[in-house]
Amino acid sequence: MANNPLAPGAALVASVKEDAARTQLYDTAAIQQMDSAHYLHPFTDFKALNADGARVMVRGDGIYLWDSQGRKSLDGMSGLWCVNVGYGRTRISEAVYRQMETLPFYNSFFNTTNLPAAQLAAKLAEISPPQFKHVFFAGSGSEGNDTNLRMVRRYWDILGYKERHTVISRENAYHGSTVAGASLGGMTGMHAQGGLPIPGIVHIGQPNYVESGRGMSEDEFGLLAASWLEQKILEVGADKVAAFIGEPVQGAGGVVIPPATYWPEIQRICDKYGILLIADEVICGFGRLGKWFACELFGMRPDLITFAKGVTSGYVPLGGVLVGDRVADVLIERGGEFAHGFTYSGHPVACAAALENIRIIEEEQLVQRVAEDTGPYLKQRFATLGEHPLVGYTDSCGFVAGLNLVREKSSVVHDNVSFDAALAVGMVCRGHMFNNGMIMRAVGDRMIIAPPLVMTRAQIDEMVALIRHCLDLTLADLQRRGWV
Ligand code: PXG
Repeated sequence: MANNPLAPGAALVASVKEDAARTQLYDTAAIQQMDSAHYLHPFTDFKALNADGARVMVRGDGIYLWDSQGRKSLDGMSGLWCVNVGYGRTRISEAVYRQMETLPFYNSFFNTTNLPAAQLAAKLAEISPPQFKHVFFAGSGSEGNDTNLRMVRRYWDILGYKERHTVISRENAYHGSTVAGASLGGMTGMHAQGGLPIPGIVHIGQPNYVESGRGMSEDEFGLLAASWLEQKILEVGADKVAAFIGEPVQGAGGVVIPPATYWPEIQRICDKYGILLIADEVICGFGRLGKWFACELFGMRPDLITFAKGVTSGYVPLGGVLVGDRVADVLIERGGEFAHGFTYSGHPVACAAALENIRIIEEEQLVQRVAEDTGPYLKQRFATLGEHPLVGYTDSCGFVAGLNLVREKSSVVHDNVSFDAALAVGMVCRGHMFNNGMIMRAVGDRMIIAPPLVMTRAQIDEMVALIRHCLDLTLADLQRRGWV
């Protein structure tokens, strides 16, 4: 294709939306070839991807995406849990453009600052719980959690407790991909690559009622799962534990929504032993669960909050840590220089994007909408998928939801009969979703969504109908294979 603007070596002129819409301009095979020759994708079996070729996404608008062959998809995952205000928000692109024209970069290291960073710090203090008046900026959620690890250890050092360095986390947690992030995370597949976790990080079980709560009410199980923290504290020695870290609702681990009793009991245990609490709100923050920060929903009073993703709706990278008064006062008043920071801490363009993104969330009352209108509607509509013969369990919280694919259903969730994990039924289902215009993630045999917060009631209906259709296709496929 002679005028293919994205062919290797050709000028990149397809950046305007009109060109992107003219998909005949894209030579998909050439792009895939270029991609597999040079681009090592994250969390990807490189060889397998090279054999198949990556799908080339070229355009987004609202809750929809288009690929280079003109196929439209409903993005049930908000990109990767982040495009909270939806695609194509010209206001953010313009804010970014204006900032790039004015001051594309300057560092915050040597007694300098920039206007968007200072404004965003103040804005974050305004929208977060009252104990948060300070922020440390980073470039991603992983860097935010690296910052947390160094900051909590520094906090205890300054106070003279040099032994208090252990951080307790949870199995199957996701806290990022850097060495500290992957160590704090509880993914065994990640630990197996590169000798992780690093010393001083230990894990307890996750509050997964469906997996571990047989014979108990949800509330009883929540207390039991929280008691694992106290057990671990006593095992490590209370005088050696710096902090506990957890996602209010575990995201990448499969949308694990904890019983209502869990976080208040975790908070009580942290208070009892004086341990810092870190809420990793990289997914849960910025309205996803119907509050600016999900700790407000669950009775948590964290000392630190990790954020990223929704702070800019993913338009440009930004992450960091909200630092509560308990830690900030010690660092500021007694700490001297904190020897930590990134070139892009407080990047003016990223902060400008965040400010405009937050303005949109406020003006369109997206947090309130998720709490009072579209969140409850999603819960009600998504629950109807529980009637499908393949679906053993559904649940949701704000704008995250999940359903479990099972071989045989029972009225008691713990008596559902699972598929053999080796069949990878979740991936079969994900394939049908992907090929039929529905982007939904599979975590084992649990299918999960985290749609853009701008999704309307009509679009929720459209999404649920599309998911049901793809579940039908999955069932027919499994029947053909003789797996059901
Ligand atoms: N904490 C949480 C709770 C996350 O979900 C990170 C930290 C790391 O953020 P960065 O910006 O460094 O990626 C995340 C990221 C998935 C998936 O498969 C989820 C994430 C990243 C990649 C894949 O669901 N979450």
